[in-house]
Amino acid sequence: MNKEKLQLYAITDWRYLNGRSKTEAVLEACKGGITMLQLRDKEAGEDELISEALLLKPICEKYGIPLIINDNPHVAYKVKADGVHLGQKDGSIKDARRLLGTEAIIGATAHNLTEALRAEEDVADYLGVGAAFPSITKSDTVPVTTEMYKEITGCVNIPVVAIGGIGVNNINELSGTGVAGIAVISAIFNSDNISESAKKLLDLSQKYFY
Ligand code: TZP
Ligand code: MG
Repeated sequence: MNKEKLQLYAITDWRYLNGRSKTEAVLEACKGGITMLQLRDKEAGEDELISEALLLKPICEKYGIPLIINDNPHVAYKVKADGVHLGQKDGSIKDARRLLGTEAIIGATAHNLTEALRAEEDVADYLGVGAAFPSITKSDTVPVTTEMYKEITGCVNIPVVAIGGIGVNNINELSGTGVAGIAVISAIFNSDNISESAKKLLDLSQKYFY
């Protein structure tokens, strides 16, 4: 995959809508310059996830932003999304690849080098590695140190995106770790001005990771 798509990877969490509609929130993020979008909705059943994906797809298409579905390759297949993101406890990368084909973007979560190397062997397209910092969105995270980022990015040939508690005030700490970009939930979607927050993060991501 084109690693520039990982420069600013926005992930949805509707708990941060603060009265906005889902499409409004995503549209603002697109206007701010996000480079990829993941639909993540842990509350939704499969049908609801499909409806949400179909709602967001035209927006992503208009802005040329790949739409990735969290957890569920079948939903990605049904809505013809650009790909799927799989955690360690989700289905296998190989099964998702068989279903979605060689062109699909398949991302995998890795918390350490062993998981990273296994995902690369299974032909994941990118790795999401975290948590870089404590996250208000996800409480059950394990910290990934800058040394661990360096170790992982030094050993795999697929791009790595950092995730977890990343915002304008700490993104600089990831400079020099070899990551291709950042995956962000609250620093974008919990902002009063989503497009402005995305724009600032994109500028910084381009400054630190290239
Ligand atoms: N995986 C590791 S941390 C995290 C996920 C899904 C949450 C990231 O959200 P935020 O708000 O950017 O910390
Ligand atoms: Mg998952």
